[in-house]
Amino acid sequence: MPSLQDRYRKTKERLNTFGQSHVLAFWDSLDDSRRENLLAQCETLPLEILNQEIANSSASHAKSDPSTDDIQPVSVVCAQSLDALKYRSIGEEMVRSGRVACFTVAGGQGTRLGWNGPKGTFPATPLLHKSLFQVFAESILAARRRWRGNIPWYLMTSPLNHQSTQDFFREHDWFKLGEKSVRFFAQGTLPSLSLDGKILLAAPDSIALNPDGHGGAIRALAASGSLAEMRREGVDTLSYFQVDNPLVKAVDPLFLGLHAAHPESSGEVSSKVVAKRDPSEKVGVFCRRDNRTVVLEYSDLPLRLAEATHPDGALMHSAGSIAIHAFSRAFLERLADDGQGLPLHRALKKVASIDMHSGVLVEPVAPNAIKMEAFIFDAVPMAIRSMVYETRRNEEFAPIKNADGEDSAATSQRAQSERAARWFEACGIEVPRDEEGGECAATIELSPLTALDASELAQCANLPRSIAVGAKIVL
Ligand code: UD2
Repeated sequence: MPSLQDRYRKTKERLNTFGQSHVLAFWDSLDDSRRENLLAQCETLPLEILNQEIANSSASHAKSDPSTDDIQPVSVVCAQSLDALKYRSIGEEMVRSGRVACFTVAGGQGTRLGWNGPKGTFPATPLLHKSLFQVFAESILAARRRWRGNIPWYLMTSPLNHQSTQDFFREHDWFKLGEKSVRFFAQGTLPSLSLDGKILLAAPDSIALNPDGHGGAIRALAASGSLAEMRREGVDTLSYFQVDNPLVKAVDPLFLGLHAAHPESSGEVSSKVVAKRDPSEKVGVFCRRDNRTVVLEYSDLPLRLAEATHPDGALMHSAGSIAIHAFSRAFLERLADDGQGLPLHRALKKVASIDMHSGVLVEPVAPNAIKMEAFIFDAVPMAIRSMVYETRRNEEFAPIKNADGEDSAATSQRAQSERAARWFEACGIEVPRDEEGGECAATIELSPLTALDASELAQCANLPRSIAVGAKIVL
């Protein structure tokens, strides 16, 4: 076991090589346990990667924006043109035979929502205020009952919310899924950098770290042993979704069947999209570039392209990502083995850090730092081929991202109630509406355990014959 002093010397040398030796500036003032803390952080710093990023960032500063002339619209597979029965039964068989696991990325900081706690603990449903985690858990439990598969659930947390996420599940008895089948692992972190590329310190003995983005999932799935566990258990397909969308079908046999067997799919990664609401909607967009399918994040899509239309006025780049994918385990293993990691994206953020002279923590008033994150959708162009499937927004996408306005709890709860209302109508039950085809004039909360779709709802006993104006229905 090398001594603290030996480790210090080695670390200092390495930091020196990369121009980051200031990280040890407070060494002399630290006691041994704080020194240990700082060394442990330094020893896992991916300095080679950071160095490369810093070099790239100054190079791209010097150049103008990369050309977007070669970006073409993507072709999407639509439900109308499919033998849905065939693909659904393929997907159902995959679930039944234990080949499918769910995977939720829940490591984000949820700053926009202003919720103090892991975002999945946010009360999401319109009447019972069930948490996002509970909604997903019920959806998985319902899928297990309906298709009789095991369906383990993997959740990626970050070091910042790992413990509190696990505590929440324990307090709720893992929502009846069984402790062993709900599996948590933490993603990695990356240091925040000053605008001139120096690692920021959050305290004299600790680096300012941020989660490494949902793209960190590939490395974390491998490092945590989750991919190996899936292999042992015969899981070969992951149903991926984010923590913010209570309308998600956690397990969708039709989509899984398409992913496995549709001619446009290589079976490596497939994605769901909806038609963008308007050019400025904050969703990534699927496009074609260099003969590959890629996702351009909304912040990277030039306005000219976001607003481009076909002669009939429809948006040219309308394939909005709802961050729902199917991944083959083998594809993720291949990317993890390759060891390259996904490209890093930079964002300018406010990060509290200590003043290097006084050691005092400073809360910045303006963005002072670069945070780097990898995005999981950058794996899409690495597939041999990737299928993009267009689904209906009002059936599958009503995320909770903001405290108010668009994509807030209020808009999502309305969408949850509206979907339930449409399912009731499909069962021949009269639902009060503001006007012909207008908004539902009642609030309905339907658990996935009651029905996963309108056809399942139709088989329920004791459905009401009609719903009164202003009624609050929980089923
Ligand atoms: C995401 C997509 C956007 C669109 C939209 C659909 C990104 C960068 N953009 O926008 O293109 O598809 O969703 O709803 O994803 N997370 C982690 N670890 C991290 C960071 C995030 O697990 O280090 C999780 C987070 O908990 C959440 C998801 O990733 O479940 C999305 O994160 P976001 O809020 O940064 O992305 P958003 O909503 O701006």
